[in-house]
Amino acid sequence: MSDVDIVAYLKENKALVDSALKEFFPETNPLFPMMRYSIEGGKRIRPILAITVYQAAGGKDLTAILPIACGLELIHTYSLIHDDLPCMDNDDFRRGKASSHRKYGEAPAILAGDGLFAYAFELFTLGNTLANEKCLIVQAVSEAVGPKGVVYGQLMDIDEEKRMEPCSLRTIHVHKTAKFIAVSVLAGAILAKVSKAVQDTLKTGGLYMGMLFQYTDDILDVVGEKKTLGKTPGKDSVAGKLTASALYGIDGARFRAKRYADHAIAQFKKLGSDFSLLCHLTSFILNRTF
Ligand code: GRG
Repeated sequence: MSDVDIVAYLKENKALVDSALKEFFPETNPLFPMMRYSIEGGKRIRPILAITVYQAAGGKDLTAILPIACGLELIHTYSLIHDDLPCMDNDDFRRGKASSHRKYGEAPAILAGDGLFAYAFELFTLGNTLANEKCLIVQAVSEAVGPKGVVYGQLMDIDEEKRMEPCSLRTIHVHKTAKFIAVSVLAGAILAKVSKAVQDTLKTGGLYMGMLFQYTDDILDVVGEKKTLGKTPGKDSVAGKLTASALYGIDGARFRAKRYADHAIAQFKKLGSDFSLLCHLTSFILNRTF
């Protein structure tokens, strides 16, 4: 792989996403500031993936991809707000500050999440061009985050009766995290109108990357800097939580994370050098410290 400053790339694209997000948050009623509060502070991995793939596939119109990228971030933020609720993970901190329900109360936090979820679809379908592609993106995202994806993964995750074994872990990780990462990759590809074969390769690579992402999340929960970022340290490793580090130990989880990274990179390499940033992003995720 050639030398790429992936940290600078992420910083630059995060700034791009952050400034687009700002545009999409008018303060027309009290819900928008509440939604914006939770939006602030994330790494923007999902929107950056969508932008990266769109540009790798030859897409040139940032004004077309940015609302899609921001919509993905809105849905992700929504999932974090609901994940933190007392009836779910019961977390007091998120993105370096009080979680939404700790700041605004439980009912307003639920509504801020609901607002973000619906508003994402308004952003996906913004404008009068590329109607077919936008429809395909809405279809793919709904499938990835709905009852066949994130919502099901979360239900499995909070199930106190679940078996503490590899196949349960895999089901949770695929649905809760990997499908969302994969559809972020896919959204950029759909908007850039790449062939079905390329889409399939990107989706497979995206699923491996998503598994890698959740493995590194589980590892960092034990050995990382989440405390300084305001996430309750060790929360996911309490008894009853099925995580990669709890099941395999840190070394076992690291070994498997590397294997997922290798699988993702093997898929992305099939697409040639235009998509090499995806290989760099995969390596960055494998080695991330936050
Ligand atoms: C329908 C999307 C949706 C949600 C409803 C509450 C719920 C069901 C799902 C929760 C899923 C969840 C919290 C998955 C965890 C995924 C994950 C690894 C989060 C951390 O992502 P980062 O590291 O966080 O990208 P930042 O803050 O940087 O964006």
